Amino acid sequence: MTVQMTYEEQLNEFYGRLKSRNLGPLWNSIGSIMTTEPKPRVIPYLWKWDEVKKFVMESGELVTPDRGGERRVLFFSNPGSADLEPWGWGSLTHTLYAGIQLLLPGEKAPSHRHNQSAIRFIVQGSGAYTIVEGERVYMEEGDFLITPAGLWHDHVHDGDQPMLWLDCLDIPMLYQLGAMFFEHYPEFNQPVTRPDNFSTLRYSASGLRPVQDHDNHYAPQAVFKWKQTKQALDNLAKLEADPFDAYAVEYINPATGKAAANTIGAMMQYLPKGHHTSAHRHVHSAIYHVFDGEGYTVINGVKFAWQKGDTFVIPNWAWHEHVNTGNQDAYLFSTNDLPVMEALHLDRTEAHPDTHQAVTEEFKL
Ligand code: GTQ
Repeated sequence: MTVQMTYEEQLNEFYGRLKSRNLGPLWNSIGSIMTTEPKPRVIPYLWKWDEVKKFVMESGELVTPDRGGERRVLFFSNPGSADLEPWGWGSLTHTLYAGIQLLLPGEKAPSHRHNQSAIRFIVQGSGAYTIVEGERVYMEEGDFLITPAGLWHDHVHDGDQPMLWLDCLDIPMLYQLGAMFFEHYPEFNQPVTRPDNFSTLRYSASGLRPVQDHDNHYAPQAVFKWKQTKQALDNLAKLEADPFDAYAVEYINPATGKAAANTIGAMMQYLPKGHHTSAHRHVHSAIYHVFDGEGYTVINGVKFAWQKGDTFVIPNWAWHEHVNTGNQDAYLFSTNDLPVMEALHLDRTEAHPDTHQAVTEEFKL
């Protein structure tokens, strides 16, 4: 006697066989794999500088950045993607990795190259330099540096105070693309083959490019000094503020006008005392590092209070607005995947219909 299966039993039996042969029925998945709008796994989050710095300094007693350690960095792992080993553990947004690197006086980190692009924002210290493709680039607080994909780079510290900086690389994106390469230089450090301040001497005035630089595939300027960034913002602040970004400048490749780090966008934003920006959202994700000041950012209705040194993340398509609540100017450094979104024609921006969000919750660690 044959037993009649119900329709549901038939389907389940069919799904079971499909699964065992590594096939999937789209009609059950289309809503979750093709969402009506961005639904990132990564979540808004914030790390306090006091705590991060303590951990980073502790790592300074435990490991050294010689060949085995490579780089002494503690990376920010977004709680929304941390279970996706190995790349999710090292992702802060779907495309970007970020961490705090520590180089102690007298230390050296070995030379290597990879096809991930890197940017650095110097949080504390001076006297250390990175060598990028033969050029020694000194780092000081507030400076922005790039390490373009594929170039040899190593770090050396001749100063006498700990150096701390924020790294941001497109590691998760290259992992997802299955496209990464990594290589060690045959010697510990690469030789310095260019005069100090080579790229700064070549690009010392905006709007003027040395005549040879017509087809750069990476930015010819290695460092953007804080003093110049500050000057640009001071001048901009004599004009009207942008409703969403207040006063903000992007770090660009001076030879092309595009993002300095090709795949990674970066900007410095100035919020005058008491300033409150209007809320908006965009497809690209962003990582913020508070260079100075005190205030809060509302992300999807949740208030994230911040102080100097804190790092927070704005996932894709999240409403956000910034407020300076301190007694001084606030400077927010941020890095993002806008260049990739733009290259793929994927970015969109939307202003919040009510200008400001209703605050429903306060972020607590
Ligand atoms: O300084 O070269 O945070 O290669 C991650 C990978 C820093 C670096 C990171 C790296 C570096």
